[in-house]
Amino acid sequence: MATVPPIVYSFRRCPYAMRARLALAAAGQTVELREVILRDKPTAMIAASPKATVPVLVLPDGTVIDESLDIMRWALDRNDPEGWWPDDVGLRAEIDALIAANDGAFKNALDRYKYPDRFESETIDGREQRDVAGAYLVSLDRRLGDGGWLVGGRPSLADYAIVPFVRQFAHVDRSWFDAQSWPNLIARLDRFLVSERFATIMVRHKQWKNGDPVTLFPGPAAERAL
Ligand SMILES: N[C@@H](CCC(=O)N[C@@H](CS)C(=O)NCC(=O)O)C(=O)O
Repeated sequence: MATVPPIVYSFRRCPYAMRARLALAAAGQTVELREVILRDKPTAMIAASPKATVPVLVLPDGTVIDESLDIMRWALDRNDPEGWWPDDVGLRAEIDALIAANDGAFKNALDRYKYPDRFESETIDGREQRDVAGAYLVSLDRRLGDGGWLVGGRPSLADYAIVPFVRQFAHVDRSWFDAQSWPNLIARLDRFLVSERFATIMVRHKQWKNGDPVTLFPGPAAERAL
Protein backbone atom coordinates (compact mmCIF):
# COMPACT_ATOMS: atom_id res chain seq x y z
CA MET A 1 0.00 0.00 0.00
CA ALA A 2 1.36 3.43 -0.93
CA THR A 3 2.34 5.57 2.07
CA VAL A 4 1.08 9.12 2.33
CA PRO A 5 4.01 11.56 2.37
CA PRO A 6 4.27 14.45 4.84
CA ILE A 7 3.10 17.81 3.48
CA VAL A 8 5.36 20.87 3.32
CA TYR A 9 3.99 24.35 2.76
CA SER A 10 6.87 26.23 1.23
CA PHE A 11 7.79 29.37 -0.66
CA ARG A 12 10.57 29.00 -3.20
CA ARG A 13 12.59 32.12 -2.34
CA CYS A 14 12.09 32.14 1.45
CA PRO A 15 15.44 31.39 3.11
CA TYR A 16 13.71 29.54 5.96
CA ALA A 17 11.82 27.34 3.52
CA MET A 18 15.00 26.86 1.50
CA ARG A 19 16.90 25.53 4.50
CA ALA A 20 14.06 23.12 5.28
CA ARG A 21 14.05 21.85 1.67
CA LEU A 22 17.84 21.46 1.81
CA ALA A 23 17.61 19.16 4.81
CA LEU A 24 14.67 17.22 3.38
CA ALA A 25 16.65 16.69 0.18
CA ALA A 26 19.80 15.66 2.07
CA ALA A 27 17.77 13.20 4.12
CA GLY A 28 16.14 11.81 0.97
CA GLN A 29 12.79 12.51 2.59
CA THR A 30 9.99 12.68 0.06
CA VAL A 31 7.23 15.16 0.88
CA GLU A 32 4.23 16.64 -0.85
CA LEU A 33 5.28 20.18 -1.71
CA ARG A 34 2.64 22.90 -1.61
CA GLU A 35 3.95 26.17 -3.02
CA VAL A 36 2.57 29.15 -1.14
CA ILE A 37 2.20 32.79 -2.17
CA LEU A 38 2.63 34.74 1.06
CA ARG A 39 -0.14 37.25 0.33
CA ASP A 40 -2.57 34.43 -0.46
CA LYS A 41 -1.88 31.68 2.07
CA PRO A 42 -3.98 28.54 1.87
CA THR A 43 -6.60 28.03 4.56
CA ALA A 44 -5.28 24.52 5.18
CA MET A 45 -1.86 25.93 6.07
CA ILE A 46 -3.27 28.52 8.47
CA ALA A 47 -5.46 25.86 10.05
CA ALA A 48 -2.37 23.69 10.63
CA SER A 49 -0.21 26.58 11.86
CA PRO A 50 -2.02 29.79 12.84
CA LYS A 51 1.24 31.76 13.03
CA ALA A 52 1.19 31.30 9.25
CA THR A 53 4.87 31.44 8.38
CA VAL A 54 6.54 29.12 5.90
CA PRO A 55 7.82 26.47 6.04
CA VAL A 56 5.22 24.24 7.70
CA LEU A 57 5.53 20.46 7.79
CA VAL A 58 2.42 18.39 8.45
CA LEU A 59 3.00 14.70 9.20
CA PRO A 60 0.47 12.02 8.21
CA ASP A 61 -0.51 11.65 11.90
CA GLY A 62 -1.39 15.35 12.05
CA THR A 63 1.75 16.50 13.88
CA VAL A 64 2.74 20.01 12.78
CA ILE A 65 6.32 21.32 12.73
CA ASP A 66 6.36 24.99 11.86
CA GLU A 67 9.89 26.18 12.56
CA SER A 68 12.43 25.70 9.79
CA LEU A 69 15.20 24.50 12.10
CA ASP A 70 12.88 21.96 13.69
CA ILE A 71 12.01 20.66 10.22
CA MET A 72 15.73 20.32 9.44
CA ARG A 73 16.30 18.44 12.68
CA TRP A 74 13.28 16.21 12.09
CA ALA A 75 14.61 15.25 8.65
CA LEU A 76 18.15 14.63 9.91
CA ASP A 77 16.91 12.59 12.88
CA ARG A 78 15.25 10.28 10.39
CA ASN A 79 18.20 10.06 8.03
CA ASP A 80 21.50 11.92 7.97
CA PRO A 81 23.59 10.25 5.27
CA GLU A 82 25.89 13.28 4.88
CA GLY A 83 26.55 13.60 8.62
CA TRP A 84 25.21 17.15 9.01
CA TRP A 85 24.63 16.64 12.74
CA PRO A 86 27.89 15.35 14.25
CA ASP A 87 28.17 13.17 17.35
CA ASP A 88 30.68 15.53 18.95
CA VAL A 89 29.04 17.71 21.59
CA GLY A 90 31.53 20.57 21.09
CA LEU A 91 30.85 20.69 17.34
CA ARG A 92 27.12 20.63 18.02
CA ALA A 93 27.49 23.64 20.30
CA GLU A 94 29.44 25.51 17.60
CA ILE A 95 26.74 24.74 15.05
CA ASP A 96 23.97 25.89 17.38
CA ALA A 97 25.81 29.13 18.21
CA LEU A 98 26.42 30.01 14.55
CA ILE A 99 22.80 29.39 13.63
CA ALA A 100 21.55 31.40 16.62
CA ALA A 101 23.72 34.35 15.53
CA ASN A 102 22.39 34.01 11.98
CA ASP A 103 18.75 33.85 13.01
CA GLY A 104 19.19 36.64 15.54
CA ALA A 105 21.44 39.64 15.01
CA PHE A 106 22.43 38.83 11.42
CA LYS A 107 18.88 38.34 10.12
CA ASN A 108 17.76 41.43 12.01
CA ALA A 109 20.40 43.55 10.27
CA LEU A 110 19.81 41.82 6.92
CA ASP A 111 16.11 42.70 6.97
CA ARG A 112 16.88 46.32 7.75
CA TYR A 113 19.57 46.48 5.05
CA LYS A 114 17.31 44.82 2.46
CA TYR A 115 13.95 46.37 3.35
CA PRO A 116 14.61 49.69 5.19
CA ASP A 117 11.12 50.93 4.21
CA ARG A 118 9.43 48.14 6.15
CA PHE A 119 10.63 49.54 9.47
CA GLU A 120 8.80 52.83 9.53
CA SER A 121 8.96 53.23 13.29
CA GLU A 122 12.75 52.98 13.26
CA THR A 123 15.31 55.27 11.71
CA ILE A 124 17.29 52.86 9.60
CA ASP A 125 20.76 53.51 8.31
CA GLY A 126 21.10 50.85 5.61
CA ARG A 127 24.88 51.08 5.56
CA GLU A 128 25.14 50.70 9.30
CA GLN A 129 22.94 47.60 9.12
CA ARG A 130 25.01 46.27 6.24
CA ASP A 131 28.11 46.67 8.38
CA VAL A 132 26.52 44.92 11.37
CA ALA A 133 25.63 42.00 9.11
CA GLY A 134 29.06 42.24 7.49
CA ALA A 135 30.85 41.65 10.79
CA TYR A 136 29.09 38.29 11.10
CA LEU A 137 29.96 37.45 7.50
CA VAL A 138 33.63 38.19 8.18
CA SER A 139 33.50 35.67 11.03
CA LEU A 140 31.98 33.10 8.66
CA ASP A 141 34.70 33.81 6.10
CA ARG A 142 37.41 33.09 8.68
CA ARG A 143 35.81 29.77 9.57
CA LEU A 144 35.41 28.82 5.91
CA GLY A 145 39.13 29.42 5.40
CA ASP A 146 39.69 26.13 7.20
CA GLY A 147 38.62 23.73 4.43
CA GLY A 148 35.54 25.46 3.02
CA TRP A 149 33.00 24.42 5.68
CA LEU A 150 31.88 26.26 8.79
CA VAL A 151 32.36 23.61 11.47
CA GLY A 152 34.65 20.62 11.80
CA GLY A 153 36.04 20.74 8.24
CA ARG A 154 33.00 19.07 6.70
CA PRO A 155 29.43 19.91 5.67
CA SER A 156 27.11 20.37 8.61
CA LEU A 157 23.71 21.68 9.58
CA ALA A 158 25.37 25.10 10.06
CA ASP A 159 26.37 25.46 6.40
CA TYR A 160 22.92 24.65 5.07
CA ALA A 161 20.93 26.49 7.71
CA ILE A 162 22.92 29.67 7.03
CA VAL A 163 23.75 29.75 3.30
CA PRO A 164 20.22 30.78 2.16
CA PHE A 165 20.58 33.92 4.27
CA VAL A 166 24.06 34.66 2.89
CA ARG A 167 22.52 34.35 -0.57
CA GLN A 168 19.76 36.78 0.38
CA PHE A 169 22.32 39.26 1.73
CA ALA A 170 24.57 38.90 -1.35
CA HIS A 171 21.68 39.51 -3.73
CA VAL A 172 20.83 42.91 -2.28
CA ASP A 173 23.94 44.25 -4.04
CA ARG A 174 25.97 41.46 -5.55
CA SER A 175 28.73 43.72 -6.89
CA TRP A 176 29.26 45.25 -3.44
CA PHE A 177 29.25 41.78 -1.89
CA ASP A 178 31.82 40.53 -4.40
CA ALA A 179 34.08 43.51 -3.72
CA GLN A 180 34.45 42.65 -0.02
CA SER A 181 37.44 40.83 1.39
CA TRP A 182 35.60 37.63 2.26
CA PRO A 183 36.90 35.36 -0.53
CA ASN A 184 36.06 32.11 1.24
CA LEU A 185 32.46 33.21 1.71
CA ILE A 186 32.11 34.26 -1.94
CA ALA A 187 33.58 30.93 -3.06
CA ARG A 188 31.28 28.99 -0.71
CA LEU A 189 28.19 30.83 -1.96
CA ASP A 190 29.19 30.34 -5.59
CA ARG A 191 29.74 26.61 -5.08
CA PHE A 192 26.32 26.39 -3.48
CA LEU A 193 24.60 28.29 -6.29
CA VAL A 194 25.92 25.92 -8.97
CA SER A 195 25.31 22.76 -6.93
CA GLU A 196 22.89 20.00 -7.84
CA ARG A 197 21.39 20.37 -4.35
CA PHE A 198 20.54 24.02 -4.98
CA ALA A 199 18.99 23.14 -8.35
CA THR A 200 16.92 20.46 -6.60
CA ILE A 201 15.45 22.84 -4.05
CA MET A 202 14.86 25.73 -6.46
CA VAL A 203 12.63 24.00 -8.99
CA ARG A 204 9.72 26.34 -9.75
CA HIS A 205 6.18 25.30 -8.84
CA LYS A 206 2.94 27.09 -9.40
CA GLN A 207 0.88 28.16 -6.42
CA TRP A 208 -0.79 25.17 -4.76
CA LYS A 209 -4.58 25.14 -4.75
CA ASN A 210 -6.85 22.77 -2.88
CA GLY A 211 -7.61 19.79 -5.13
CA ASP A 212 -4.38 20.06 -7.19
CA PRO A 213 -2.58 16.82 -8.02
CA VAL A 214 0.22 15.99 -5.57
CA THR A 215 3.67 17.46 -6.32
CA LEU A 216 6.42 15.37 -4.78
CA PHE A 217 9.66 16.91 -3.53
CA PRO A 218 12.45 16.14 -4.28
CA GLY A 219 11.11 15.61 -7.80
CA PRO A 220 12.54 13.38 -10.50
CA ALA A 221 16.18 14.16 -11.41
CA ALA A 222 15.34 15.41 -14.92
CA GLU A 223 13.12 18.11 -13.45
CA ARG A 224 16.06 19.53 -11.51
CA ALA A 225 18.15 20.63 -14.47
CA LEU A 226 18.67 24.39 -14.34
N1 LIG B 1 11.11 31.31 12.56
C1 LIG B 1 10.41 30.92 11.36
C2 LIG B 1 10.44 32.09 10.39
C3 LIG B 1 9.78 31.79 9.06
C4 LIG B 1 9.43 33.07 8.30
O1 LIG B 1 9.47 34.18 8.86
N2 LIG B 1 9.08 32.92 7.02
C5 LIG B 1 8.60 34.08 6.28
C6 LIG B 1 8.90 34.01 4.80
S1 LIG B 1 10.64 34.01 4.45
C7 LIG B 1 7.09 34.14 6.40
O2 LIG B 1 6.43 33.14 6.24
N3 LIG B 1 6.55 35.32 6.70
C8 LIG B 1 5.12 35.47 6.83
C9 LIG B 1 4.55 36.46 5.89
O3 LIG B 1 5.30 37.13 5.17
O4 LIG B 1 3.32 36.54 5.84
C10 LIG B 1 11.10 29.67 10.79
O5 LIG B 1 12.30 29.49 11.03
O6 LIG B 1 10.43 28.85 10.14
